[in-house]
Amino acid sequence: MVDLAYVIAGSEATGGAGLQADLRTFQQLGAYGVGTVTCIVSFDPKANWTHRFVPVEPHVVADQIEAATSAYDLDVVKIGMLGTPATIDVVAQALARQPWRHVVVDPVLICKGQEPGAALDTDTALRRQILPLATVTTPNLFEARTLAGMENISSVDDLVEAAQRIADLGPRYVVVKGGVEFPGDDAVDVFYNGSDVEILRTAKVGQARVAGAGCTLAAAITAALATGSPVGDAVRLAKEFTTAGIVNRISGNTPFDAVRQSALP
Ligand code: PXL
Repeated sequence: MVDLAYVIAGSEATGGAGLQADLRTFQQLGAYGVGTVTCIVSFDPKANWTHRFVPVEPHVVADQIEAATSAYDLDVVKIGMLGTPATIDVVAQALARQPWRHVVVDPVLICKGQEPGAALDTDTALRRQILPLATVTTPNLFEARTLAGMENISSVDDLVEAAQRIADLGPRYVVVKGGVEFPGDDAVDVFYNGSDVEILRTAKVGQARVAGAGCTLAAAITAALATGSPVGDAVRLAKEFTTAGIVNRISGNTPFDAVRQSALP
């Protein structure tokens, strides 16, 4: 039997984040990956690696989803960067067309290449149209502050409160990622299942952000769900897989390293 995992996300041209990281993660975790591209991000090496962002036309996103969902009976999907309200409309409509066992939403809110006005519309559309469809969502600290409407998240109690507030927006399970910016020596994630909270801790691996960590965590959850794991096991495995990928990171000419998705021992 082949376990399929589907991802609707942006392409990131250096391969560190986005669809490229998602598909490598699926492959490492034993799921056959099917991908739909929503937008193309090309960092600009002439301008300090800032983001250049080009959306794929919404009707082309719709065509890709039609092709993927017609070719296979997909039931687990990861939603990554969508990019524009028009793309969000198309993706929300497409998701509503069939039942899903799991919809894992990585609520990628802003991309530096987008103008702030448009980004605000995109955030609102994501919150209203996509988040209610999620079974699992994986905000980082910035996204958690925005979605939970909390200015300050600096303690484990704050992470828990943010997770609970975000669950009120629709998702059944919420993983809030503390990441390197969260105070202390540990990378702390909070997993809330609607009633209980589990704190996941590993020692931070360095103090610098590593590209693709968020994408990899959500993709690993998706792959584990696709291969039959219960949600709690999927989240724990994803944390372990992402930490290993950060340890094994790849360095290039960019000012940041990228996660290297590696087989777990
Ligand atoms: O890591 C967030 C992210 C997701 N998806 C795409 C990206 C990025 C960050 O650069 O480019 C396509």
